[in-house]
Amino acid sequence: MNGKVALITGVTGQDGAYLAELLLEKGYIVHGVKRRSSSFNTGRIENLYQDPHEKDARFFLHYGDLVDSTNLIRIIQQTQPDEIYNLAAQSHVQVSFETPEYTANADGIGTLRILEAIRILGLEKKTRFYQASTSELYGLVQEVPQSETTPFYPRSPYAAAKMYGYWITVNYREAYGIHASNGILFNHESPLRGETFVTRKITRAVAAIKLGMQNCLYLGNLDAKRDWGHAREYVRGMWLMMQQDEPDDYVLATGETTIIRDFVTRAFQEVEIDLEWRGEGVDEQGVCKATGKVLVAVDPRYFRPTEVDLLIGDPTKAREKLGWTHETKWDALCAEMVQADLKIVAKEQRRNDAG
Ligand code: NDP
Ligand code: GDR
Repeated sequence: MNGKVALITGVTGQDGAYLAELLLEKGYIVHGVKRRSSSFNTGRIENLYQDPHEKDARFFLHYGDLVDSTNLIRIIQQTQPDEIYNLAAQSHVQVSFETPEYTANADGIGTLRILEAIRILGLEKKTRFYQASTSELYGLVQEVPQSETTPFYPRSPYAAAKMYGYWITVNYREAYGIHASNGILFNHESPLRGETFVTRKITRAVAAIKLGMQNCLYLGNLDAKRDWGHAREYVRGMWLMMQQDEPDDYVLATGETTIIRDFVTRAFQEVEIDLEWRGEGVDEQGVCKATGKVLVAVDPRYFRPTEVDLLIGDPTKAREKLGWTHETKWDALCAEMVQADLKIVAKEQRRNDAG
């Protein structure tokens, strides 16, 4: 045990699960905030669950929501954290066009609620704060690669809300001396990635097509380019930011960008299906070379009102100041995700077959 106490909002999400695991390994007492849900939402942290009645339990969950400052103040007061990682968010860019007000409330004002709680409780000198900022802040391309000094130009309600979160974090650092840092993280994925983000949607569909459970994968814009890294490596970067003497803002990225289409091709290769791309725009299709079957088609429903075309990050500052580097390349990440989804889909198939 290292005696430190961490509080993670968004503990049930992809990053929350990896971060909780990392902090427990490092000997922290970890408190996580989870939302009340009518269905099960703790699947990603099942392996970390500890009976709170056990004397040596170090992982605790609390009900809470970023849109409710009363619970945030109460949880922070009760847990007296040394480090708060604010990972909770309505994190889906396309969904933010459908729920812009809620997204602003949770992702923007939610960040303020936590910072204010730290201030109200007089924890400015004790509690360090990490804000989950995003490469979506760069939006419309201003400069490549994108670094801490690249101007922001948000292109969605999600990015606009996160822009508020970014600046209010900087402001509370400067105004009240809180050790508050922004991690400007480029896309990071894993087998724990939510199933509606493009990488996981692809790897799951590839597994389902391979096992005969799905016929075709429908996607939106195949031309967007993303800088994809592994989530497990990125949460280490978050922790490193919190260990620095001085708070600061850092980009975490791989420095390599990949077009969505190539990720799809690579994912199918993993199950020994060679794809050929035919047609253009909404008529573009991914066709199996061996059988001529259409396995990928475009559905304009997944186009966004405004798109972020190109993300490629420059992680030099994180490398030099934090000693952070990434290891997993996008194609290895893709392969890992497909292999994990093959297991999941096969299990679902067995369950279905058993009735
Ligand atoms: P996920 O969508 O997997 O997880 C989001 C988490 O936030 C879930 O635990 C979710 O709960 C919770 N949550 C959502 N709304 C609220 C709310 N109103 N109050 C409390 N909790 C809430 O996201 P990731 O793990 O991928 O990302 C973590 C953070 O990092 C997010 O803030 C995201 O915007 C940001 N980010 C992510 C990047 C990525 O590539 N993954 C890149 C850059 C930034 P539930 O499980 O109940 O839905
Ligand atoms: P992004 O991730 O918007 O970058 O946000 P997402 O995987 O949703 O989209 C990446 C790109 O793929 C294109 N795309 C599709 N996207 C989805 N979800 N579904 C599709 O069918 C599809 N077809 C094509 C998108 O148009 C886009 O260009 C993620 C989230 O984790 C944010 O919370 C985080 O801040 C950023 O990454 C960095």
